[in-house]
Amino acid sequence: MISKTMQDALNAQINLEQYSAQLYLAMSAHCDSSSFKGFAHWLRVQAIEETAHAMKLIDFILDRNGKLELQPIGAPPKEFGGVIHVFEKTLDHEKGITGRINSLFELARAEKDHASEITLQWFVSEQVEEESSVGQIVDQLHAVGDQGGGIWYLDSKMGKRNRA
Ligand code: OFO
Repeated sequence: MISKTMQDALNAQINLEQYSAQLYLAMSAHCDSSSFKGFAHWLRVQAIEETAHAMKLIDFILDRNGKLELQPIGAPPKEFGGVIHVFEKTLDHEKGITGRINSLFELARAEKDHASEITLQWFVSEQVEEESSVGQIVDQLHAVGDQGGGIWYLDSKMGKRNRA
């Protein structure tokens, strides 16, 4: 059985993962409406991944005979600015999520909750990958700028992202 403290912390993380999905869906729609179909696709795949992260934690709570407590999901912003800004915001968001995952990991350790610690290890590695891939996109966007042919080339590359 999972402790109430760990359960509450994981329920809060589920809400954050769901918020991440909302945020990336809104960003995707924003890029789509500026005809950046590739960036829109990349962000939509990311939204699907965030929902999968929430599901992973939901299954974990249920497997431990814990109680799933879903909360209202916050509304994402309505304005995002240019594509560079969208991906800078994505990187900031992922850095914040990394901090939350690290705190959860420390909590699991403090509680000697080995099962939670092992599950959270997956999320620690996932955050390394997420920050790295988004950081690369931000670097590429800075290199090409948001005018001219370079950004359309990047857009077509982003459109090739496979669904996980
Ligand atoms: Fe779930 O990793 Fe991004 O937020």
